Amino acid sequence: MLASSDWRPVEPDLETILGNFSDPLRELSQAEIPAIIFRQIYNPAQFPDLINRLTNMGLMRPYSNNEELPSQSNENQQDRRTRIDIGTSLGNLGNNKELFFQHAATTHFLFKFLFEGLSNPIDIIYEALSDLAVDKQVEVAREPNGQLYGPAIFRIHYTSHAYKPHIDHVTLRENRTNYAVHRFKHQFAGVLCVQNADSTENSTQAILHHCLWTPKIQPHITNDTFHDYATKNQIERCQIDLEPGDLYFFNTSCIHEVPAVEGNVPRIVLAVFIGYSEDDDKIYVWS
Ligand SMILES: O=C(O)CCC(=O)C(=O)O
Ligand SMILES: [Fe+2]
Repeated sequence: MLASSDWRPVEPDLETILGNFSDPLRELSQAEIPAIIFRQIYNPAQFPDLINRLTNMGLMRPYSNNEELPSQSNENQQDRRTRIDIGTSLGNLGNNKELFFQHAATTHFLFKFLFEGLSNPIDIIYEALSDLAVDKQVEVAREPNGQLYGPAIFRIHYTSHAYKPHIDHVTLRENRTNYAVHRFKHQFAGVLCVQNADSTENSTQAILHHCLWTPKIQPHITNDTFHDYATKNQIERCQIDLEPGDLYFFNTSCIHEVPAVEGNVPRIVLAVFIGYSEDDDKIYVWS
């Protein structure tokens, strides 16, 4: 294993990444590196149009970056969600398999026309992943009967939204053995930054801990004591500072967190989950 002070992401482009690691996803699966970062892989000048489109279609709540005005006139009907998903989340909808796949079909329909006139950010994520995948085929996850999972998900995080230290794993965390994606030993996430929470000061950014989940770690997650545990055990941490248009991949079995969003400008990402096994020639992607 590398000395912990060497636990740094590999970046900024494919050439450098492959120049450093012949099989970067394998390195990620072993948590030898915290993340793989592609800088400015998507032209961020397109995001304001995309965000306007999402807002005008009623898919996300409008916001203002200079006033406190509520966005809806009727107080009682105010939408107070601190996270809005545009897409189909297995974590949130997976308890009802039939509804989950119906919802995913609608997401595929939406994403067919949503990006018209812009470059398709989902394609960009899949292409980057394919470039990293040595001898493996990258596909939208599907059940043996052909039902497709959602291909990617926008997550709009409004003020106060935080992800406490956690992992994401369909088997280790969610125990969803009734879904085909559970066959993959390792799970990664890919996250494209669409908008930072605050463009003027230090904005909310994800933090990865050099600590793969084990049953021994779980009580620290459940009891909210992971930070104490990390300090006592001198666990290295790595903040992934992103600008709109940057994409990072990380191993979601490493404990990770995103501190609370502050201010009126929501943090917006386009995210995927990824299933990877060394001995499987497919890489499945879902949301
Ligand atoms: O938004 C992020 O950067 C990471 C969110 C997260 O915890 C995840 O995708 O598993
Ligand atoms: Fe996560």
